[in-house]
Amino acid sequence: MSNRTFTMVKPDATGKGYSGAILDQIIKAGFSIKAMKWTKLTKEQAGLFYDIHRERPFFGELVEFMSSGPIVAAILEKENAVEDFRTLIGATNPANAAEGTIRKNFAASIGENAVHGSDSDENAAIEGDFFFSKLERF
Ligand code: FUP
Repeated sequence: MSNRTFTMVKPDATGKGYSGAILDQIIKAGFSIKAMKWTKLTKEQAGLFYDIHRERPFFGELVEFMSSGPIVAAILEKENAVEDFRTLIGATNPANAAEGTIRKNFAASIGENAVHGSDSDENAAIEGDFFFSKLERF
């Protein structure tokens, strides 16, 4: 079990001015920030990040959306980080997300669902490495 996960505040949430409130909820839930940046993905970068979904019917929309505006990318630390963060953000579709979860609080739809959270320790490491060099983690 690793104690780190990776997150993005997605373009819907940054565009609505929710970044601060979402980061506040993350920190209050006990996660500490080990790396963070405000950036914007190109379509090519968004496609590479979500390469695992390349054959899915929603891939084109996903790439368009994820490159449509700025994101906040971050590496987070907490005991049992991956699982606890998935619980904190709630179900992929906000309509199914539990009360009080980040997606319930801030997401509009399954496509524009406010935040990303890694689904395994292995992917947390891969996704963190996608955005951050060793010099950018503290
Ligand atoms: P999650 O791990 O909860 O982010 O969800 P997935 O890895 O299954 O999906 C990644 C992203 O693809 C979601 F955040 C939004 C998008 N997606 C859709 O747009 N439609 C779908 O039916 C499923 C996922």
